[in-house]
Amino acid sequence: MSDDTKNELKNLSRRHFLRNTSVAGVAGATLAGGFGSAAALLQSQKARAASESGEVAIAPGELDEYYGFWSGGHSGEVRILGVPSMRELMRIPVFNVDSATGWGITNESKHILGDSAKFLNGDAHHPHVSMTDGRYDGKYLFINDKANTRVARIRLDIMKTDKITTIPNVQAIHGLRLQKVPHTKYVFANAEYFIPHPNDGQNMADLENHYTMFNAIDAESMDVAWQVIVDGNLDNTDADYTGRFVASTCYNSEKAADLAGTMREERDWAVVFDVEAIEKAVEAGDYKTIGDSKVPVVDGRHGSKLTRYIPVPKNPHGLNTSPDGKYFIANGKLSPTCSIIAIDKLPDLFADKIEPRDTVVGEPELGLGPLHTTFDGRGNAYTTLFIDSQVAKWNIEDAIKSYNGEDVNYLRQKIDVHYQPGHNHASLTESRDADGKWLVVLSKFSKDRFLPVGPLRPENDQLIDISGEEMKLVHDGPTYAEPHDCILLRADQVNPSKLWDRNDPFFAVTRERAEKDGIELTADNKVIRDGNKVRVYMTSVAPQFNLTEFKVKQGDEVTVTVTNLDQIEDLTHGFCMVNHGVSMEISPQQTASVTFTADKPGVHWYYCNWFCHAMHMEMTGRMLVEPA
Ligand code: K7E
Ligand code: CUA
Ligand code: CA
Repeated sequence: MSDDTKNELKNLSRRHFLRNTSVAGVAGATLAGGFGSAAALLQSQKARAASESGEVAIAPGELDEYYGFWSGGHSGEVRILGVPSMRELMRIPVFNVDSATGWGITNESKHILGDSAKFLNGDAHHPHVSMTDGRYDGKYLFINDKANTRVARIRLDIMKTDKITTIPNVQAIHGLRLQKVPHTKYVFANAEYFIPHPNDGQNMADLENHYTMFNAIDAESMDVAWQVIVDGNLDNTDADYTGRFVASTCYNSEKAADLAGTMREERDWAVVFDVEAIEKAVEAGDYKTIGDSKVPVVDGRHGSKLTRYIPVPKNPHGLNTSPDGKYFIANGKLSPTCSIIAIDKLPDLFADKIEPRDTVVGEPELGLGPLHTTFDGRGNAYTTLFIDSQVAKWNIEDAIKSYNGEDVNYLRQKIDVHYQPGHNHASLTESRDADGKWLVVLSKFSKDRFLPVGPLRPENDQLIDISGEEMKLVHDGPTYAEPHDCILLRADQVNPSKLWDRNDPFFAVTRERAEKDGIELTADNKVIRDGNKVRVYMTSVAPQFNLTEFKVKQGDEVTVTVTNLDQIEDLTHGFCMVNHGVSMEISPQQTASVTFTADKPGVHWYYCNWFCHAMHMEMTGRMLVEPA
């Protein structure tokens, strides 16, 4: 154990005073983001030295060992990073509008966005990759939108969003995790806020009768399979390795609508869902529906056979399943502890043979503001301490022994991070393959770590080497607002396409329209008039559009469809109609289309906006609009 860690352990008693003082004090510390101590400064200098040694450099031209998928928070997107280099490889627009690819602008993306295309914002928190038998299968990535109550799916072969579902009857999807075993049949999604039902302006003050729901979405169809009414609210969630249980944290068991009220009780709870029992209830028709929605709704409030409520302290946040499948860990947030729930005791709990708290087999004290825990597959857990600006490494079995009265030290090390970490995530940690090599810590504040860039600062994603006994900070990675979470997969677990398949369902709507118009997308360059609707079909081969001029009338609704015939990898074209808010990507062998109104008479140039050739600037054409 390092001296720093020893000092830290001594200092724990000093930290105790905060635990039992007013909660307002803790919340105040949270808001102020206090971090500085001489020891902390020393450790941060050591960390800088480690990163300067350049041990983990990935040389130019070398490929990373891991894919990392980052949620983009309220930017609404997903980002792909290479790990350990932390190089940003690509962005996947999801709940945002993207000028480069035309997401939210093209017909194909609007079709996927559906009714929710009217929203231009999103808040993407939790990216998770589909699994088969507890291992990442590299097929899909799912992500929630807290802002507009949606769940999206990204196909990892093309790295594009292919389905978006708005969850009915609830507000703000926050926690999201996947069924791990036998495979990802369900996406589990927590709706955070309780609301009245129906939410029609009646009963707005009657908080007692408001409720929220836990949601299961069919991972293939992306339809909502069922919803479960719960007491309190719902924060984060995770599933077990048997396929039967899912647990969610609740920080507002008080059912309060004000900050102080949510902190009134010393314990809230983790609610455990019995997926098998819920499926049986739905099959047996033991459910109701709400309003126009056809989704089966079952009641999981206290007294239900479908759930159990396990009291844990205090305003708990993250809920993480250990990769050995043994434990759910509820992170205490306003308590300096994590609660270890033994999953093998849950069948007895549901059979009413034991009490809810009997399932808690350890409650290690880690430091101030535990938010999320991740695992190295060697029995150690890594918990972010938001208020302390640290990650605590601790041993799960030793924490259980300590809880049972044995004199063992479960804390292995604490490392300063910069600053105020939210999530942390170890390589392959949510699967049986957790390999304990890299830990990404997603810090909410960067403060002095980078050149100042105005009042708005980047976040700081730090990379920590956890392969040895000691955690070593090796990299600072500034990121744009606001990465919430990430997931790391081995490069061989993802298999992206290099060219589009001409039959890809991503542009099936456009293919169908072309067929109706008698158009061969890979051959024809034609203009089809249908009343005041004009459909322009063209192909492109670098550095040309094969239609360099078309005529329409002022007021026409124009749909331009471009098919990129290039078969060379990495040769993407774009289509931008000047002064019309039109921009899109057409990657090799892709078809993309966009619809706009030709509302201005005259000459309007269009051009390719993805650099494709030495003559890229010359890849242009003109729309001639005759006055009405
Ligand atoms: Cu902790 Cu949305 Cu995962 Cu933020 S949640 S930190
Ligand atoms: Cu085609 Cu630039
Ligand atoms: Ca509470």
